[in-house]
Amino acid sequence: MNSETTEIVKKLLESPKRAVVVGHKNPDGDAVGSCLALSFILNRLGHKSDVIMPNDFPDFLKWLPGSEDIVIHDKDTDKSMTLINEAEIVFTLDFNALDRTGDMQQFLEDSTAKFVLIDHHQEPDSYAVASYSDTSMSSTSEMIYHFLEALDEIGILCVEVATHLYTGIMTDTGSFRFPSTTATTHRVIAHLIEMGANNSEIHQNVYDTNTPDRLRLLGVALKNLTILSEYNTAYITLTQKELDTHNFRRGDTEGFVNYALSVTGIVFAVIFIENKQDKLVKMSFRSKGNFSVNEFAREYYNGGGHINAAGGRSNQPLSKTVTEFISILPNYKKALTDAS
Ligand SMILES: [Mn+2]
Repeated sequence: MNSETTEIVKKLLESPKRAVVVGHKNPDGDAVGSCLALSFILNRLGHKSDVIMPNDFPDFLKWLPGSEDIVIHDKDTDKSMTLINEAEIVFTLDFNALDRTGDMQQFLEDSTAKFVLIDHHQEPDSYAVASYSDTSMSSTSEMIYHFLEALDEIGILCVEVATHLYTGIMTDTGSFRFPSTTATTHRVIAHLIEMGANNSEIHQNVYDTNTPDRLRLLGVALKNLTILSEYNTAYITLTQKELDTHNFRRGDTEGFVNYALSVTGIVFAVIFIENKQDKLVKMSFRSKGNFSVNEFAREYYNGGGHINAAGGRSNQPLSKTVTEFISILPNYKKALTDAS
């Protein structure tokens, strides 16, 4: 965090403030981990802080200390509105534009609070009085650690916050294997373990939570895996019917796309998930090396993310979406074969 941003934040936090810490819609481990950590820290520093998420977060995060106090905007809109209205500072974590908060967007735009953005996604909007944006960072949770260092408050780390941050970093780095994982990330992790984060227990709590239905759905996804070796590309499809048959719950398909990326020689992987209710197809993109799925998703699928991980959507039916996707690939043949 640069000194200018540090000074603005220090000044904002000089006297006790009412704050809310907000994550993005469909919150993941990094969003929940970083928001809980920052909120715990603010409360420990004498402020009054609450975490608000636009919608519910996955069950595999519900053991996190303080997660039971998170306000879910679409379930408890009155409480969320009151907190936003009373807030003097709004911290927005792990996203780069207010439309990532879904139905909360309007309330946030109407708020008179000072906004602070902490995020590692590309091209952040400029709604904040202080923006700590760094796309080289593994996770927003790692940024919260560096945020504490910048504020000279690293001594405030406790076992709860260490647990939040460890969980956020672990989930956003694919358990420390994505290229964004640096030596510094590992130094941060080492310190978090020293502060009491139980790495083995956290891993179990997050990853050993499969239901038989989810594993069988994974079986279907793997059966549907298609390899386009000419383009070093692999994709998976899941229809609404396949989801329904396996009692799909949000989060069940998390990580499925990585199996497609794990095929030898594959540098570009996609999962297409049909959503009949919203009349769209949701896509997750993953890549290896310098093939930017962020650019690809922005260009064609009204989405974005990071260079090696992004999301997008299509309003076409599933089969048409896949056909169109395949028709785009020849434009990228060189990039896809150079990237391997
Ligand atoms: Mn993140």
